[in-house]
Amino acid sequence: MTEMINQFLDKVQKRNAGESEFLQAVAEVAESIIPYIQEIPQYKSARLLERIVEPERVIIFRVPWLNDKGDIEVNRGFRVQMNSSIGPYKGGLRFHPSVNLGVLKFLAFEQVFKNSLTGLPMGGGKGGADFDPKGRSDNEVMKFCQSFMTELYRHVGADIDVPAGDIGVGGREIGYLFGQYKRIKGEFSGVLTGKGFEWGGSLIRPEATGYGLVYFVEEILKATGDSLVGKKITISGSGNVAQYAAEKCIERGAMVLTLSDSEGFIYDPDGIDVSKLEYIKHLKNTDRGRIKKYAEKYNCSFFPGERPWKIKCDIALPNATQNELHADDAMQLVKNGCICVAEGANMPCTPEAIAIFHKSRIFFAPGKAANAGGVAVSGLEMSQNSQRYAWSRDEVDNKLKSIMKDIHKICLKYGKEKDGYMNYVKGANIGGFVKVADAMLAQGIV
Ligand code: NDP
Ligand code: 2IT
Repeated sequence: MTEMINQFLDKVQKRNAGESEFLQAVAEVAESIIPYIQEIPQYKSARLLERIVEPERVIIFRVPWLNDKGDIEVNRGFRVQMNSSIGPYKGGLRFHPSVNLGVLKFLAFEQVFKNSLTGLPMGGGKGGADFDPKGRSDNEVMKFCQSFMTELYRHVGADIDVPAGDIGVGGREIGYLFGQYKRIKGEFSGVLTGKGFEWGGSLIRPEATGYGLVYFVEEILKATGDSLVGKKITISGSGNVAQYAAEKCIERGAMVLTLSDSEGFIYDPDGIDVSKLEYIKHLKNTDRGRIKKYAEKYNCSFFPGERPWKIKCDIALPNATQNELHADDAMQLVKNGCICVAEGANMPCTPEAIAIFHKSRIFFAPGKAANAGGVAVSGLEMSQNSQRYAWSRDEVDNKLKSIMKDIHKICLKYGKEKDGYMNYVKGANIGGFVKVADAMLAQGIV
């Protein structure tokens, strides 16, 4: 079996040289899926995995725009349309200087399995640009978004490909992108999700990824008769996912000790409460400031250039970016008695770190299951747009809860090891694969 997996990965590596994040994501999935495919005769000859790792289409384009000084700037825009077998392409846009084709292919690949797990009819895609919104005026961000959409509009649409937010793309950016699409096409449609509630957005979409992550953790704990009450939680990031994960943890009676940004992390031993979290939301979403200001305001420690994994906790939620939790961090977490690590970010834990969690038999929830709440509520936003109707907060929140419960059930179905240990990586990979595989088989060689 190992030989078979290595042969497959060798081929993928040759065809996608240098795309390290993509290769990392493919390797993790292949290790779960290849043994499973061998057990299912109709999957065996269909070369499904070979087809799934090849994007249906990749679009790369120039994004020229004028900055506030009147100078021309040029960025590179992308959309990776990975798989449309179960629905229109669906997935976020990332604006960050580290964006390149390999990063977006990894994210689009993960999205295919994640979207399938939600049970909603959404294919997988991802896009973005190497544009850095940090330090830019609203006017510059608008100019950039308008130029970006002036090319992207011809490749997306409510029944074709529906982008949303990700790192560096929040409500402000979605507004500018939507406005430009509407102007070019002359239509008001559900082409993007994460819209403002007043103009077609869904309640709970801003909260969905963070809330969904915590609902998933609750399902894990429930299985052992445990709960979040009194648990010490470390969180990385301080953006959309981190803020709402913190909010739900606090609501559930847990103690949130840390948050971070790309400059370092803050550690508040008294716990971040509701009013401190309001300060963070204002600092990050309105002032667009740095997390170290929290430490100055509340007189606690700031660790420049570090990530929060050395702080003793029961549960760790990496919610910033890929490969932010390494083997040494994993060892430290296990040594400190951590019982569960759940990924709010996409692929924040390295393969070596995950191997340590598995070996130590602590719970590990991979992003494609644990952070699927965001795209799930995006799917609910699409349904509401099609109906020209808006559901209440409770309706959306209850649907989100039940989707996270169902994802947990799917993981249980496919992920139980012989000794009873719940391997959520295996469960999520196989559970996400099956629906896509069956749809691909039904639709022929396309
Ligand atoms: P935001 O842009 O709102 O926040 C990102 C946070 O992560 C910021 O605190 C940012 O710090 C930090 N960060 C970003 N890049 C780096 C880096 N290279 N090194 C250190 N810190 C970094 O993004 P989101 O909260 O939306 O996304 C966070 C993660 O969650 C991503 O992996 C994303 O793919 C994933 N995700 C997001 C979903 C969503 O609905 N938004 C859904 C599912 C997953 P700084 O401000 O200093 O850059
Ligand atoms: O990684 C993700 O799932 C997202 N950034 C959300 C995608 C979406 O379409 O809502």
